[in-house]
This record gives sequence, C-alpha cells and structure tokens, in this order.
Amino acid sequence: MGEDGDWEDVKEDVDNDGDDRVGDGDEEMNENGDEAPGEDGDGAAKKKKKKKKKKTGAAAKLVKGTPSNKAEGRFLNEGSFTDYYVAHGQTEPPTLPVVNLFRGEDDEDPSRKGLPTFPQGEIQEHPLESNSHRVSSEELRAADRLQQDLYDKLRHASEVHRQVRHHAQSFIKPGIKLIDMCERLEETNRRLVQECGLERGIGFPTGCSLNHVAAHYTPNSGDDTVLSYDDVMKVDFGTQIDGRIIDCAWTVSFNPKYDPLLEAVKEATNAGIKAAGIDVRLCDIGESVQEVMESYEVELEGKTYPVKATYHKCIRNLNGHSMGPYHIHAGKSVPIVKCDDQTKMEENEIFAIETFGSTGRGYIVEDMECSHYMKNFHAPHVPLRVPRAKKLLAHINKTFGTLAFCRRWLEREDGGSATVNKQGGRQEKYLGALKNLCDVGIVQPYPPLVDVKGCYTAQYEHTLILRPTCKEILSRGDDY
Ligand code: HZT
Ligand code: MN
Ligand code: MN
Repeated sequence: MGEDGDWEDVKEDVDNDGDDRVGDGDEEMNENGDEAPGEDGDGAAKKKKKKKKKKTGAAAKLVKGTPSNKAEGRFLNEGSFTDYYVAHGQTEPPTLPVVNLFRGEDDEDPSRKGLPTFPQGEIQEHPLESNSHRVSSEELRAADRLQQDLYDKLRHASEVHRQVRHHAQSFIKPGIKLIDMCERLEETNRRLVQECGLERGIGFPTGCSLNHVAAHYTPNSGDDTVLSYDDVMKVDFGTQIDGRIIDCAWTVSFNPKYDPLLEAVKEATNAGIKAAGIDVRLCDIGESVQEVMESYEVELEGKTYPVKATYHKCIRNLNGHSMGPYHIHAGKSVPIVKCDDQTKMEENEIFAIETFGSTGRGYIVEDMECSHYMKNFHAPHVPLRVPRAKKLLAHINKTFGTLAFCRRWLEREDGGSATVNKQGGRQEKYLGALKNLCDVGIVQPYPPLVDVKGCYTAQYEHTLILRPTCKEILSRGDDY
C-alpha cells in the first residue's frame, strides 16, 4: 500500500481536449498579459456555475486598472475573496502598494492617528486549560497593546501575501513556464510591498516544487520547465517588512485525482495550527498533524484496474519552524509526525506551521541543482581575500542580509534590489565565488528536497503569532 506508482495506474479521463501540457494559446489577453475574464483558460478549472457578469456600463470586458471581484483558480470562493480589497481601492490586476489601501482615519486610538490599519488574521484561543485566563486578562491585554508595531508589520506583509497569491492564482495554468510564473509573482510582490531594500521586500525565493519535489525548487535561468495538467505544485513564497517574514504556501493541481491528497494536507496544516499555542509541546503538534493527515483515505477509481485504497503519509523529516527578524528558521522545529520533542512553544513566538503529505516514502533527501541560498545567521565574520568571493559577499550583505535568495536574483539587472543597487547590481561569473562562500560556511545552500521519483507531495503553510491574549493566524485568507 502506498507504493510508488499507485497514482500512475489510474488514468482518469477528466481532460477533454487531450491537450493538457500546453495552454491553447488562444486566450484573450489584455495589455498586461492577463487573461481577460469570462474566458475559461482550461477545461479542468471550469467552474460548475457560471457567475453572472456585473452590468456596469462598459463592464463586458475588464480593462487594466478597473476593479473586479472575480476569484479564479480551483477551490476559491467565487466572488467573495477579492471584494474587500477591491473595496479598499486595489486594481485588478493588483498594482497599488497595499499600504496605500489601508491609510485609515477609522481608528479610535488617537495615538495611532494617520497610521494605516491592516486587517487582522484569524483569531483563535490558545489551547490548554492553563491558558483560559488569557483572553480577558487586563495585564495581558496591556502587554498585547505594546506590540502593535510588530502586529502592524506582520499584518501588512500578510495582506500583501494574500493579494499577491490571489493574483498568482489567476494566472497559474497548465502551459505556463515556471520561470515566467515566478518572475510575475515576484514582480507583483515587490510592487505591492513597495520594495525598499532590506526594509521591505520579498521574504525568500518563490518555491514552485513539482510532484516528488517537496520544497526549495525555483528555476535557475535557462530552466524551461512548463507546468502541466498532471503536475502537483507547491507555491511557497514570502513577504517581509522590517525583517518580519510571512512564510505561507499552498498546493496547485488541475487534475482532480489529487484532491484527496491536497485536502488531507490542508486539513493537517489546520490541525497543526489549531494545536499550536503557548506552553504546547512540539511533539503534541506533530501527533495532531499526523492523525489528521493519515485519516484521509484516498480512493482511486481506475477504468481497467480494481479500486485501490491507500493512505498518504506525512513527510517525517520536514518541519514547521519558529521565525525571528530576518531569520526564517529561528531555532525551533515543529514536527509533523509523532516524536518525543518536549520543547514548548512560548508567548510572543512566531511560527510557520507547514505540513507535507506524500504518496511516496514520506522521507526527503536533497537532490538536483541548487537554486536557494542563505547566509548562515550565526556565521562569524570571516575576512575574505579571494576578490570574487569578497565582492559577492558584499553584494549579498547589502542586498539580502540574512534573508534567503536565489541565483535568478543575482543575475537580474538590479542584482535583487533596485533600491539597494541603484547603479545596477548584476553579478557575473559568480558561481565559483558562491561555492567558496558555501565551502567556508558563510552561505548555506538549500537544494531541492525530494521524495522518491514518481510520487506526489503536497504542502500547506501559514504564519502565526502566539500573542499574550490569543493566537493570530496572520496569513489566513479566504482561499486557504
Ligand atoms: C530555508 C531556505 C529558504 C526554511 C523551511 C521552509 C520554505 O526547510 C527548520 C525547519 C527558505 C526557507 C527555509 F530559502 N525552511 N519554509 N518555506 N522553506 S527549511 C527548515 O530549511 S529549517 C524547516
Ligand atoms: Mn514556506
Ligand atoms: Mn516555512
């Protein structure tokens, strides 16, 4: 059971045109390269119900810059999702910095006059009886108010993440080149966060790992990989404000045969989120996650083969993690299987809760060409003599600091940030130097993490903060 190939045995003919690798190419595009609304890009994403078009003057066709409430992509709540930010003045496609949409005068607190108010995440109570006093404790509410600045940054970055991913969900279709997808997503991220060097920007490279690749794949330049109808893609991207990173991911698929896998992983992540809280043991979170993940039975109905039932499993050597300023992995790992880690979560900690399910072995190894890199947060200062390595390190220090980066960004005209590298920052012949920095331990490579070939992996991830009074799931959206 659960052996590789279970999924391959099953050929469901959900695809009706037999042309699932590359988009038909006849979609109507507006000047921004966006598909015009009203046209269904591919057979798989077809909506069960057609939404009535709003009749407003010239509303038959959407023009760049006009508001819309169309929600695209599978699993999205049609209509409702973008309403609120379009109501706040965002364009469709989104072009405006999110900060401009929330400049509120609607705050009762006079000390916050003129400051933008970003939407809160989902609020949950901390589990455990010992936390029941937290909601109403005056002392803890005061402690909570002292952290408003931190919450503002996290909520701002979260709102950028929601709007960027909503836009991405509208253009991710079979046939898209992954490198184009990443560049478009990252460009939207830069624009909506109003990129400003290390102050505000992208949190880490856009992961778009396919199938048995679970994490840490983004195309290097020259990689022509195209997304196909039968792929299972983990889109994992980040937004940061003053180093406060929102790390949040979902899984894209078109073929409904993967729905039970995606559903199981989504619910497993939600179980991990629900179990998290002040004084909760990390091992108990792992157990909750595993229980939900493995409760989902997958039924595969083949045409010629008998029905096989199997269970997907957690990828036991992948984890969630605590996060600190400019520090994606601040020290604590959140297991997604039963284990014996008695470490507890603590007040004010920020966690990325992520779970991975797999139809394969449920165990990943590093493989394939590396794209992701990050300075070792605790690396001591090492003076370098090799000129290329010295120059590359200076570039990394000013452009990314201790945030993760990828090769594609080093090769951009701006070297990864137009605000930092005003005279241009493209790195040339840098690969040797990058390897030197890895060899001496200043930079850490993060190669793709893969399960066995032929299997499928899925991921869902959210960022939350353990406030003194409650737990806030910052990156929660109407989509997942
Ligand atoms: C490393 C490098 C990056 C952190 C988790 C992760 C994507 O697997 C302890 C637990 C970006 C992130 C990271 F470029 N990693 N979340 N989202 N990857 S991790 C890790 O290295 S360390 C998990
Ligand atoms: Mn992530
Ligand atoms: Mn993460």
